[in-house]
Amino acid sequence: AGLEGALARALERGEFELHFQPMIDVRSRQVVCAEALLRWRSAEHGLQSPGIFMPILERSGQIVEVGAWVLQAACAQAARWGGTRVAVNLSAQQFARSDLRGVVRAALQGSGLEPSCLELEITESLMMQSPERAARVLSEFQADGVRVMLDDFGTGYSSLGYLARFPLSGLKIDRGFVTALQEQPGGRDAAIVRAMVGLSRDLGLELVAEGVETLRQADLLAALGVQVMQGYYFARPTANWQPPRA
Ligand code: G
Ligand code: G
Ligand code: MN
Ligand code: NA
Repeated sequence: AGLEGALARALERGEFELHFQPMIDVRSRQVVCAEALLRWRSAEHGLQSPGIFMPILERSGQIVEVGAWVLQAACAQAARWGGTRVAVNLSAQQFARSDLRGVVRAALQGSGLEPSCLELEITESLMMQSPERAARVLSEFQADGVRVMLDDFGTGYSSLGYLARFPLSGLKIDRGFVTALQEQPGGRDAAIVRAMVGLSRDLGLELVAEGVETLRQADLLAALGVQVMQGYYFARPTANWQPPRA
C-alpha cells in the first residue's frame, strides 16, 4: 500500500508508538516533565516522523482518533512514572473539537493519572484561530487541573495581551531563539529571551527552552535566567523512556 493507505490502517495494526523526551531543571537536575512525540513504525515504510504523516492525518481527519490514542497512551505511561509529568501535543483539529475535554478526562480516568501530571502543548496559531473559544477551552482545562503550555513561543502571531488573559501554565521558547543565541550571544535574540524570562516570572508562567543542542547554548540560556531546558544535549526522544530514580 502507499503511504496514505498504510497510514489508514496504522492505528488498528498497533503501529503507532510514543517516544519521550525529558525537560530538565538544570539547577536541581530533576526531570520536571517528558514530552510524548508520536512515531509510526510502518511494516512497509519503516519508522516515520510526524513531519511526514501528521499532515496526512490532519487532512483525512484521522488525527482525531490518533490524537485520542496518544492522550490515552501518554497518560498510561505517565501513571507508572510516579509524579513526573507528561506533555502531549495537540493538533488544530483536535483543539477545534467540542469533545476534547471529554477525551482528555477519559484518558485521565482510564489511566488513573493525576490531572496535574498532564500538560497539553498548543501553538500560538492554534490558539489564534479563535481566541474567544481558546480562552474558554483553556479555562475548562484549568478547572479540570490540567496544565497547558504555549509551544513554539515567539514564532506565531499572538498578542502579548493574551498571555495575561489566557489561563496558561507556561511557555516553551522556540528553538529558533536558542540557535540564534549561540550565533550571537549579545544580540537581539538574547534580548528577547531575557524579556521572555522577565515576562514569565512576572506573570507566574513556567518557562522551558526547547531545542537545546549544546552545552554552550545551555550555559547562555542559564545566564539569561532560563531554568528548564529540553533538547538533544540532554536527551533525544526515546521509546521506553523512564524517569531517573531519585
Ligand atoms: O519529533 P518531532 O519530529 O518529533 O515532531 C515534529 C512535530 O510533530 C512537532 O511539531 C511536534 O509537536 C509534532 N508532534 C509530535 N507528536 C505529536 C502528537 O502526538 N500530536 C501532535 N498533534 N503533534 C505531534
Ligand atoms: O513543535 P514541537 O516543539 O512539539 O516539536 C518538537 C520537535 O523538536 C520534535 O520533532 C523533536 O524531536 C524535536 N527536537 C527535540 N529536541 C531537539 C533538539 O535539540 N534539536 C532539534 N533540532 N530538534 C529537537
Ligand atoms: Mn511540543
Ligand atoms: Na516547540
